[in-house]
Amino acid sequence: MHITLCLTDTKPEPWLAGLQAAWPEATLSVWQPGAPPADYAVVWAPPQQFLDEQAGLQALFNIGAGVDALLQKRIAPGTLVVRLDDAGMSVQMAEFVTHAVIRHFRELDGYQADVAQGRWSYRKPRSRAACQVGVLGLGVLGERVARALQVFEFPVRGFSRSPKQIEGVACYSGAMDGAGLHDFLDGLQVLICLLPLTPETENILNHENLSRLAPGAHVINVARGAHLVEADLLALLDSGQLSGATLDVFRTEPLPAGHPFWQHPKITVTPHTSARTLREESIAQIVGKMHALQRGEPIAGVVDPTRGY
Ligand code: OXD
Repeated sequence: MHITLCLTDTKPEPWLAGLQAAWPEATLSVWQPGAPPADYAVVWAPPQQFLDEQAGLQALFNIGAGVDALLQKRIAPGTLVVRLDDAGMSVQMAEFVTHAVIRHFRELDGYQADVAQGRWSYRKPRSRAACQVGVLGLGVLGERVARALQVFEFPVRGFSRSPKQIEGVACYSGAMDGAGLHDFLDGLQVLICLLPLTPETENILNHENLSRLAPGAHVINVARGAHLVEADLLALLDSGQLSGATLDVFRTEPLPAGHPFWQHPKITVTPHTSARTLREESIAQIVGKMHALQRGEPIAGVVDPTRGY
């Protein structure tokens, strides 16, 4: 079995060593132009030349959860595209998002500002029952986030394209511009975007949709920068309609110097770090799936290119 690695901006050596240890009989190589065809590939942002030359791959394993950039490339129709499916990411996402929600709900930024002024102050406790939190996108990560929020007894809503049922979560579904989405958004105190990026979901965090949230709502985007219309968010923050935003992903990454988000007092910026790929967990998952494919068994995380996730 020949596995090739093509990892842009990621050091291949630890992946090579880990994959070799997990599957000692496999032949591993770091892809170079003109390399012989492999059976499987482990990739991150591969160039088109790689995909054209390795058109006979049985499967392409993306070392991330999102495949939007990969699907913009030409991929041979016979090659399965497989994304990471949790592999230690969902617990990280749950802790990142619940931290952001609690920081908003408990007004921790306000307390921090008071303390910085030497002020011992109290704020009136907010009503938890009124703090409706909505998770936009109920894939593996979204569902885990919804469950984590329930631990703190927030009323949780979820939205997905196809209907889902999650105990204790008010689930809405439908088209990205339909009544289900509007009902989901109406009056939310916190909106969390965890959608895959597709032509349908691009710019979904726009003026019209964000205006449906409760006055003073907080927006958390941990999906992709292109979900958000940046100027619309800035206008709604500046008018006071929204109280804040936690943004981990951006249209251009790294966020360019001088971008208004850097210094905005109502925006918390983090450098696309909400759920990092964990190498050991990912290797174990990928090799497990390769073995399953060898045995002719179905695997989780296979991307449907027509849906885009
Ligand atoms: C991913 C990411 O797609 O880190 O996994 O954004």
